[in-house]
Amino acid sequence: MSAQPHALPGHDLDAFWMPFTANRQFKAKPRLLARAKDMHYWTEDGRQILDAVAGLWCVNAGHCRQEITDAVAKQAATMEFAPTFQMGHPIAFELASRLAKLTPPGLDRVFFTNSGSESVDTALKIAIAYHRARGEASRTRLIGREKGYHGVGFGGISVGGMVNNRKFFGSLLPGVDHLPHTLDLEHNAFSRGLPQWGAHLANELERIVALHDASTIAAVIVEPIAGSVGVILPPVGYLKRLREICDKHGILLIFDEVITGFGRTGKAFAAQSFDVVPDMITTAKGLSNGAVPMGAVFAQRKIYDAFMQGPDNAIELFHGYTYSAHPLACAASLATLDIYAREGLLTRAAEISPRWEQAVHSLRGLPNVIDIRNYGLIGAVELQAREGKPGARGFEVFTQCFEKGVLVRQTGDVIALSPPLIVEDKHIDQIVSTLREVIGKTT
Ligand code: PXG
Repeated sequence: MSAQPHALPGHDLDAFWMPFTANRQFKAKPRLLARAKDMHYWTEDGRQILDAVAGLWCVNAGHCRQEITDAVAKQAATMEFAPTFQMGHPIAFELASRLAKLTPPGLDRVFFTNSGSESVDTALKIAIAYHRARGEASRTRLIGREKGYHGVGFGGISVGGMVNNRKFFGSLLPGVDHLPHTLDLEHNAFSRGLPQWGAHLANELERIVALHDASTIAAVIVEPIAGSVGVILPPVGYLKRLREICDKHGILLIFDEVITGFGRTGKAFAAQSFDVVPDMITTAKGLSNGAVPMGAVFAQRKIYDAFMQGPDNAIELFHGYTYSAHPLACAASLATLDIYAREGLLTRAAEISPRWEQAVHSLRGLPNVIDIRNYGLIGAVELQAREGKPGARGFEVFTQCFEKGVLVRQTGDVIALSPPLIVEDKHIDQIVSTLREVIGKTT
């Protein structure tokens, strides 16, 4: 028997324990999506919804692209699964080689996973094992950042900096420290593109090194642009400074590009947009256009090479997933890369971003709007929290936008925007005019 009345007859919503969702609230008033094409979803009752968040930052080429659908269907009928432990299948190698051509110089070794969380935990483990392979086994500490999001594995929540993702889950990894976050409305509110103030916050890494000693630190992991927490941009010069300090102390720098990878910032990777080369890049989402779960870690060749020692018959890295380089995911990703290349999508955000910036900043001056942030095809509108009710105003704006046919993403009182990279002017206009109407009416 169902515990809750359901708004849509014929659906029993009880069994699915929904992720990162207010289950009881949702099940009392569900929002169910039924199909999708290009820039749009359609609800069960046939309403068209403009997707202003690429699903969940993943459908970069737009929904239900025929080419991807066909590639996955063909692969499913040819060989639906093949192991990659002591075995291989050709499109896994083909995909890795093609990806290695998109990454910044040197990052041409690819480890496949099935999600961003797995990519993060993989990269952290590789970092620690890399130092050990080089005879520096004391380097085990991991440095993350406040307000960072690195998925939900124990490694990811340990280096992550979102309190609700951490506090319920007991002991996290030991030997983790955090840099301060870079969000500062007092100095940077309504910056267009990267904020000018705050590069010096990277110097906090020197303080952490002085406290623990470099010989204990394996890696620093940051999102070049933090997404989940409500979009936090790196101040001009900040990431370069982090790179310099890591180099000085022999610390690996990991960029978590699960949302910034695959064109979101106007180049294939944010590392290229910001001209900073990390030692590893973690990815997922846009890698396969969200069509089949897939993640990947890109590592500098020197990292891979450090493992390639000992007898030839020895397994070099005791890590991997049953579904690493799953054939359906490889097929989806190869077709996705074809679309990205043919339609110029990996650089399209750079072309549209002036128009996008102007559009999202036109919301300045509306009631309760305390900041607007943008870079590439990312936008965020931060609303003043209601007294004693954090997140309530943001949730209302999110649900009202959905009622009016636009899907945005809400984190607390921040509305985040990350449309598919095929977005056109008319869609940008609809996103912004809907937000203007809704925010204008929200008390
Ligand atoms: N790292 C980063 C930087 C992410 O943004 C993950 C890791 C984890 O990926 P998986 O595939 O394990 O979920 C993410 C995921 C949001 C939102 O609202 C963002 C993510 C997931 C869900 C919601 O911004 N990012």
